[in-house]
Amino acid sequence: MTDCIFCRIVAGEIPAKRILETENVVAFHDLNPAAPQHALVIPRRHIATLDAATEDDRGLLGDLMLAGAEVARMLGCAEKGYRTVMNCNEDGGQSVYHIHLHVLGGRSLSWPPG
Ligand code: DGP
Repeated sequence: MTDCIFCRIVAGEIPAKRILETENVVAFHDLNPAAPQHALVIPRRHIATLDAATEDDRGLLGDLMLAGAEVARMLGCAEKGYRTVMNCNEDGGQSVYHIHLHVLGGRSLSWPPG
């Protein structure tokens, strides 16, 4: 059994409120939402950080972005607007080391982030 929490969500070993599943990615609601709509889109295959991604992952990274846009439409925040974020490593605020695209919407988001 893997100790990666997101691999375990992909495997169905840990419950998550799933929004979308494709051959390569899974999207689900964030456990600690930072906005009225806050979803995570993750690859089924474990990649620890964006920094660890390689040329072989180019298509998969595209899949994550397109799934993020689809999730925003499904959550009803595409027209008003939303933000996609991928945190990388400690200074980027990454806490789960299986890459994930945050999709945040449902309120006006400030910039720059803290
Ligand atoms: P980051 O800090 O960028 O690594 O974001 C990790 C996010 O993952 C954070 O917003 C909380 C969320 N999260 C952590 N554990 C779980 C979990 O078990 N289930 C769900 N749905 N979300 C989780």
